Amino acid sequence: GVVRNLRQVSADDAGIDIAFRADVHAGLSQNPKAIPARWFYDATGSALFEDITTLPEYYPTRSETDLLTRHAADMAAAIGPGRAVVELGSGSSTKTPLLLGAIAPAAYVPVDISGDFLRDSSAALAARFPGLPIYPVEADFTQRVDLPREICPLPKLGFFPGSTIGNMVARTAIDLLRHWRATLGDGSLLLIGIDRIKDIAILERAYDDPAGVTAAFNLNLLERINRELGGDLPVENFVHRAVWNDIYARIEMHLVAACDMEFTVDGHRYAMAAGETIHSENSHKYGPRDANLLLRAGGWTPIATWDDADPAFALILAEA
Ligand code: AVJ
Repeated sequence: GVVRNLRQVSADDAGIDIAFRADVHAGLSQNPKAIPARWFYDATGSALFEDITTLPEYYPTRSETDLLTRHAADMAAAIGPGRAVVELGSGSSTKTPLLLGAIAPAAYVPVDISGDFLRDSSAALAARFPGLPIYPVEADFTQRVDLPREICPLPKLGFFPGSTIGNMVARTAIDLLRHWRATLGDGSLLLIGIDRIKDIAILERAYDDPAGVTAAFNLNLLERINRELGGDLPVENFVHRAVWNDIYARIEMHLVAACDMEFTVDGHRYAMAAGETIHSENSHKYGPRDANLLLRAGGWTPIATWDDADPAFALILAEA
């Protein structure tokens, strides 16, 4: 496979991501405080997320892998050969070989914001699928992404596994789906992983594991701010919290201040009272009709659903 790296991430002279700094200052200045979940994924955060996916309590990765394994032949029949697979937020791409091995694709385009993970996983996939052209794109898939021109003439399959769409509130999710509908074009397909609404105890344990890996993942956001933005947040005075919000049908993760505190980031002063939180992630869950409605609102027509894993998770195939 051909491996080449297209970088589409903006950074200033100091190498600090402009968007990260802007999001942190905006998020700490608002009430209630909130920082977008995509900033979890520096090298440490990406490695911690990989650890999360192996936890017994964190079922989504296992359920989705189980669906891909058991229904690969069905999916291949529905998708057909010869497509360019464009994977959004490929990360370490552990599920990708299951899909690529089943459908005989013409090219593979992993899009990820973490360049290190992108390089490693692309190299591993190139070794495993020697004849497959691979065009890695280092970019934030929530922004405009220019696809490599080599894949322009090919029919596309968007692959968006992991229920990452769940991180977005409805209007952002719909914007993203519409945007990728336009980018992938007429005749394209989308295979998307969506986590189902289920027993609250199962959901909350998946995001607050007894080993504390998810807590470390959440707290790493504060450490990243200290490392990259010259912050002095007292990380030891924050507590991880994961809670089901039934109105929005989502798990929320928060970083709770255990005491009154003051800190600075990049020369800016912030204060938090004991009990105040920084809202760091939403993970929305969707029932069958919810998921289909979301896809239609985003310009995609669901044509097949595989969702018989336990705990429940859905892989939905939709057409442009
Ligand atoms: C990678 C966004 C799908 O929401 O389940 C895991 C991230 N956060 N544990 C999710 C996550 C806490 C995960 N996604």
